[in-house]
Amino acid sequence: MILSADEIKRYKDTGLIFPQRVMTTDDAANYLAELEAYEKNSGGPINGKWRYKSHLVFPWFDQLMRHPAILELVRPILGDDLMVWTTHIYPKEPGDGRFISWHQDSAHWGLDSNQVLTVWVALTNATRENGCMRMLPGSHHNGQVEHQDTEDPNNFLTRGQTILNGIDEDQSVWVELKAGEVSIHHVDLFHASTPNRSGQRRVGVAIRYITPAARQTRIDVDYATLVSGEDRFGHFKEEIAPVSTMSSDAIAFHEHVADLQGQIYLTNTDRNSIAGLQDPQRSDTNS
Ligand SMILES: O=C(O)CCC(=O)C(=O)O
Repeated sequence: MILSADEIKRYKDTGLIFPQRVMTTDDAANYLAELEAYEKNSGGPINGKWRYKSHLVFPWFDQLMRHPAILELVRPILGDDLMVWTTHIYPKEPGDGRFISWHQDSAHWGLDSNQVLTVWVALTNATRENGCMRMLPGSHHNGQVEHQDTEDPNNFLTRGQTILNGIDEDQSVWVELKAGEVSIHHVDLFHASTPNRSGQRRVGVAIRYITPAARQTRIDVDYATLVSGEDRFGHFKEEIAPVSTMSSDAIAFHEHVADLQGQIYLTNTDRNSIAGLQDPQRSDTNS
């Protein structure tokens, strides 16, 4: 499971690694079943604010981001001390038109470090047809580039933030994954995803790992969860893990942290942070 020296070099060169199997198809189906049990009770596909910082309200997600096989993949890249800064759930329903424009995760996260990566876990298969991610290998070497806010209610991204120049789609790779596999991508990597044109839903979850040395630059107080090793810096306040799905304590804590996330993502816009993030028609938050 541990990455080979060649794979680590490939990550440094290209900014991505895939596919890596971290669990069985059945385990992935069990995580999906947990999500779908909630969706059944709540009357539809997960959306709005519950799609981000989701590990604060779903115990299954808190468990997933601590999964030993995932941490084993991340440690050789970021080191033994690891925190999760945020998590996201990305459901694409057949024909719902939702997509993600070309962007870098770093554009609106406010973190002062690029020792940050995403592990994207496929809970269903992710294919070209159902809207898997596309990535531009090596694009993370550009550092942070300019993004323009665009308006499209089908774009998952908070601000529709889009890189308008320098994307050569012919150079991109389609990150097809089987359920239970993951991809890893660097916080500065250019990536996107197209709508689901299949007859089945596509669901993946993203876990954003940082090192405790990172700092939030857009607000004074930010939160993260230590999942490996030690935090010798204290730059992030500790999060509270949920004891049950959507318990009232978890909901209250999520609201507090979600408000801060809104302030980070929507810096320098005239949008009201939490209103924008809660509107299920807009995207709630982003990668
Ligand atoms: O799930 C997707 O289609 C894209 C997710 C993404 O952009 C990310 O995890 O950074």
